[in-house]
Amino acid sequence: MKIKEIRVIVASPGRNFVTVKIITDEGLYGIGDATVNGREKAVVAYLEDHVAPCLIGRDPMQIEDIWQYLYRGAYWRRGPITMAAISGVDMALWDIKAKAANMPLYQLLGGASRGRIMCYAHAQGRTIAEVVEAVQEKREQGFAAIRAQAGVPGFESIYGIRKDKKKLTTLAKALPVEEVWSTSEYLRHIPKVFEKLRDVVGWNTHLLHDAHHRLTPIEAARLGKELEPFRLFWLEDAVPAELPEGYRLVRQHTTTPIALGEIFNTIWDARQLIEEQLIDYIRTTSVHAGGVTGLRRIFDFASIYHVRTACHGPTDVSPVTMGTNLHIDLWVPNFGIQEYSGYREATHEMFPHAWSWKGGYLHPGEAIGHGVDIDEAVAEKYPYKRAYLPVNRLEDGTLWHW
Ligand code: KDG
Ligand code: MG
Repeated sequence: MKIKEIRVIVASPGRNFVTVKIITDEGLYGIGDATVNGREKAVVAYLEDHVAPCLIGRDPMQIEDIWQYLYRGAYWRRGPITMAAISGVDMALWDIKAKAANMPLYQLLGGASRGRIMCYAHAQGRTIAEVVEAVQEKREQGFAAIRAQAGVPGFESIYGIRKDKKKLTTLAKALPVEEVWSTSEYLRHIPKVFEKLRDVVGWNTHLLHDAHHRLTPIEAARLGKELEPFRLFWLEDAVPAELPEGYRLVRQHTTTPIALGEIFNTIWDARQLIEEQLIDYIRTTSVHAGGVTGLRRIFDFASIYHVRTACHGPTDVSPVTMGTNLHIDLWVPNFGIQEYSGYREATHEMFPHAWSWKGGYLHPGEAIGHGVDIDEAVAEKYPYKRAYLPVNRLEDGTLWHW
């Protein structure tokens, strides 16, 4: 079997997705996700100009060799653009291999270790009352785990939670929206949010919170400590992770579990955090951390250090990533949880998929391959639209982490 053609499809059924389609001379094809939110076209150029020409004529079964060829062979290693391109190719190749083997991908990985995959939903609101209502709504839908994000009093818009309720994707069409942030106000407010949530929902629902890289280690340590009475499932991305040893301080001061890694691209980004047991959950996901090949390596390594998996699954990773993650989730021995924030109807229409969601649980389905396809005619209806994530400033104008 040989790779005959590689198509890179960019479409925006509500938000932008970059999809790789690898077609073989035997008619089998595979699909991969290569989306990097806000920088999509960079991956498209990388794939079309630099990757696709090197792969035509190669044997699609040689997944490891192709992965190494694109990783080591580029000389310029790692980074989100390179790794998203490698991930897209890798997912498509595993899809082809599983189709050729006539089995669902999870069977190729070693078979199912569980019957269903626990996932967590997003709930957010500007006020505590709104957050409580949003969490209750998710509980009624059957979610056993819910991430709660709250606005901070006195601030117009925090972490995409806006007063005017306009969707960020609409606002961000031209240039990035700018938000204003105060760590001290946030730190005073968040424990009150979780105190109220525990009062209302009791102890049977897992509650999670994402600090989105905005704190210093000592601030994160304090927040973790103050949240201890409310027994969070985790505190996510408390501190930017470029300096992994910063997490030692967080770890020394709190027993609130720590989750990290949604923006990591390789095992090297996660190595020290895992090896020193500074985190409890590793959030790497198939589209940003090297596809099935990269993710499997990270997760196996994490299993030695009591670190469990928690694949990133926001609306800006496509249903192809979701499907691929779910096959890994079903197999991986050290599974923790899967993020699931759902998709718009148009996105489901563009990516027909075998995976399914019911209440708080997901399953990859029994279709051969990873079970996600792309309807190219539907994709044509939704052309790419430039869009950005917001940026964040402190009250004095200093650019901060979003
Ligand atoms: O593109 C950025 C989003 O994926 C990110 O803001 C979502 O933090 C996120 C999460 O935990 O899902
Ligand atoms: Mg996050």
